[in-house]
Amino acid sequence: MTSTAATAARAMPGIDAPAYVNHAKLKAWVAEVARLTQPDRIVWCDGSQAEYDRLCSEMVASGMLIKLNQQKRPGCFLARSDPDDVARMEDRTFVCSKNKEDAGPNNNWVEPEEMRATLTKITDGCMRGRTMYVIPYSMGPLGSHISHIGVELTDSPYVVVSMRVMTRIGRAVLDLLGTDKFFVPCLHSVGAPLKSGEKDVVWPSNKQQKYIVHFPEEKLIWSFGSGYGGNALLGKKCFALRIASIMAREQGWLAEHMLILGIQPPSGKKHYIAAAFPSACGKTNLAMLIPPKELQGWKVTTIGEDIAWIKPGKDGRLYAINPEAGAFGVAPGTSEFTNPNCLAALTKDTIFTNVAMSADGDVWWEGLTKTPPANLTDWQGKPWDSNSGKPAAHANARFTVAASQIPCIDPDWENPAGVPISAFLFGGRRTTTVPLVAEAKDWTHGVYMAATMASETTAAIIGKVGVVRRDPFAMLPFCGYHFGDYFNHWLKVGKALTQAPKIFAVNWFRKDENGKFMWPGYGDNMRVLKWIIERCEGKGGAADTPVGKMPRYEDMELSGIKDFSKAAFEKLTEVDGALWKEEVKDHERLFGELASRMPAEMMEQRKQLEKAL
Ligand code: SAT
Ligand code: MN
Repeated sequence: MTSTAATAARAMPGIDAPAYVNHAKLKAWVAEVARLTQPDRIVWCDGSQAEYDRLCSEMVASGMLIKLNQQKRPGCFLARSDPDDVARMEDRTFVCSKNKEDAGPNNNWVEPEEMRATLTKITDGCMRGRTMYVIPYSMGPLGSHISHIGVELTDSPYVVVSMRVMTRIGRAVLDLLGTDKFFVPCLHSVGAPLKSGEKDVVWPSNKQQKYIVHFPEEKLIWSFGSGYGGNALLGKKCFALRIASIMAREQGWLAEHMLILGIQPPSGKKHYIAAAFPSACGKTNLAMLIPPKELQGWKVTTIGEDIAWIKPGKDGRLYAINPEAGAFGVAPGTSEFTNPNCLAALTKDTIFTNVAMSADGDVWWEGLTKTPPANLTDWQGKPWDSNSGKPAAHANARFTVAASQIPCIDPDWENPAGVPISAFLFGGRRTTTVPLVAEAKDWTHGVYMAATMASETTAAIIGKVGVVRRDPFAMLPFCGYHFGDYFNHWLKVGKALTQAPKIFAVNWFRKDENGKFMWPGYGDNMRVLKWIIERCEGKGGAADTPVGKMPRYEDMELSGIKDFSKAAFEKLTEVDGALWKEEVKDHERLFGELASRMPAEMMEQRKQLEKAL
């Protein structure tokens, strides 16, 4: 460090941590980052409502947030991102383990020292003209034995207010950290320093360089150049999935891309299930489902809608918490029909990003209503032409809302002990081949089902939409280490359980020869959940098939579904031998890529499936 830089750092408001910060390592790290990034000032976030309100007002003044109609949407704001900064960027996401093989073929890898040098260079002075915020946050209820703490340093006030909704931030977290407890350091910059007197843009980001980097050995996260979603709210995918999956393997638990929901049958005991689906495949809708009238009396409650941290309990069961405190969900497609609970949550105190705005300052997105209101402003702030063929809201437009606002939130959603899991579901978006639901024969078979799941890509990631790709456990973009080791970890965890959850593969997205969805989905998915719960209780009937145990027509409650005959059910659950032989070839291809660390049991499962077909 040059002596001028040292003087500048000393003069920086906020460089001296508040008196209540007693964690030497944290203070040293904040000072070190400040010297490198050279912000104008440092703000230690206390997590208060006053702080949130102040930041929102500042962003309204700068144009980063637009205040929505306060009669219709009290406390709601709209952010419009840069058109180049609208989703997670998988090709700019890296896991820099010391040993390349540890990251596996499922991650981009760069030698850690080389990556550190690259990041240090571009981060030098990157916060000039901006404020650096220090956000201490807890993933999971404060003090739960399943929770963990992170500290994000960011130069984006949008990130601060979003983190306050999505996690638990502020002084209480620092108190927990004490003088020397472990935290995951997360450094984020939009990568857009301001020259003195330069006017800021509405959504600063770096068009040339974007990096979302994880250092597994140090448990360090370093993100540069993007201010959007999972690239910038580092508690979410970066910590709660990529780094946490590594910690989970080291410590004997699971960090998964799963929703958690509670199901209360009309009589009898309540169950919790955890379900993995890739991004933008309806996790939020499933987590807040309202049963159809034929299944009145069944009640669904939400624990989480994106991520689950799961730990074995002393009783040989698995217990799960939602590490998040809010939802960052996909807006398009959310409606009174698809997810009324979610819509109800969005009536106040919500931050919308990249949705369309109506003339009276309310929000709109494709699917919210059948006909769009007149005179919409599109997600980029331009008058929307309904004949343009372009959507008014971005396909990956999002809402950020506190979980406590979800009407069907489970009374135990913040229980530090977690909730016991009865079943795991794994599902992708598959137009063909994969039946509505199949139960694994045992844990190992279930791990095989999850390891070989695939899905069509969605707008949640930059790249081609609608391409089928293998997405093991819906963790392809999120597993922080070699998938072969990850499958092994799942096998190991399962073997140690005395009351292991049952495992099911589901597919809501199969289409007929006319391209029409064969299953109504949404609330009617409750019919599948009912069968699953019955199976967990040793009740419901099933038939053996080469791909698992499947319900017969008479095993499910199917009355009341429009145009849904026994023949339609049979088509939906058909296992086509020819298609499945192709499917298994692709399993083999995946396993080939992971061969160096693939558990032998998975290879054996594949052989058995091939034989059964
Ligand atoms: O990664 S994000 O948080 O932007 C959303 C997702 O992909 O699920
Ligand atoms: Mn997700």
